[in-house]
Amino acid sequence: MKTPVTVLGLGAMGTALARAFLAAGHPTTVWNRTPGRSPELDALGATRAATAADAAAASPLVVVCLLVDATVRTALDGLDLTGRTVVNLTNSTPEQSRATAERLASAGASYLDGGIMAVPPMIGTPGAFIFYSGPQDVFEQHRPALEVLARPAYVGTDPGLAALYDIALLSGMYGLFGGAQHALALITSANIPAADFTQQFLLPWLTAMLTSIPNMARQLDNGPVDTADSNLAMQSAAYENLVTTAQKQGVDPSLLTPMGELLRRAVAAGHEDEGLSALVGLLRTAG
Ligand code: FVH
Repeated sequence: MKTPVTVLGLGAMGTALARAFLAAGHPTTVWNRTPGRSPELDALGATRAATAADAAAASPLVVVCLLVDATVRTALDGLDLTGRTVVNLTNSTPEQSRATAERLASAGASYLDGGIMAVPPMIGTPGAFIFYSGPQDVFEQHRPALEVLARPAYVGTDPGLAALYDIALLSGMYGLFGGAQHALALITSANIPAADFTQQFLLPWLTAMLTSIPNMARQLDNGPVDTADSNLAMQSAAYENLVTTAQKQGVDPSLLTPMGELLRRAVAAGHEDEGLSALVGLLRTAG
């Protein structure tokens, strides 16, 4: 017997989640604010509920995947969730996740928060993983059902932890994309074809540079920070040319300038002989 599951939200991601549950044989009830979305789910055996309340009543496991935290509140507030386990996979901040956990405890539900590290076509494939946080026994109880979506990565009892891990990875991703986008803006400003440049140079370079991240992490864990071959004094001096070149090429340097400022601060604070991991400490004192 597969656990009956409800999916609230049939956007691109909610639809992919519902499809994975159906493919694995879970009786699946779905609800979406705008009725009739993702009609292909009907042929796969989904049961449509007219209201979020009907959908939540249909299954012991209720998976929520809506746009933002406010949407989750709109959809769930006032529902009787007694005896239900709610797994919220909507993107949120750690504080929002903790507040949702408190509200749902008052509504009689068990709660797991989640952060999906996949785009919709990856759901149900080996490359996808999802962070979960909340009570471990609740996670273990529902692990078999959750495994059909993606590899589950349980990160702790604090309900805000999954969101923290999720936001950390998304922050890393946007930093990487921002760097690549700036590089492509520079190259295309000189009418150099982007695809060849990317294959021949950008991807190999970024791939090689990624290998320095574990070393950075080791230094943070083991401190103090070692002196570095590529020291911050040298990097800060060279960084001026990145901004100047962007300006000369007519490229907006706004994705670059914060790193330049951080490098200057690090040197001014006496970290000139250290490597890039010293910047992490400076970032942590900025809040
Ligand atoms: N798609 C992705 O690449 C990422 C991958 C990582 C995880 N994110 C997060 O997943 C959440 C849902 O994202 P999505 O891709 O499904 O988003 P949409 O396709 O835009 O669908 C949004 C759903 O939310 C419903 N909705 C919006 N506002 C309300 C509301 N006020 N009340 C009730 N439901 C609402 C919307 O319904 P409708 O517009 O069809 O009526 C969709 O079901 C998200 O947190 C990502 O950050 C996705």
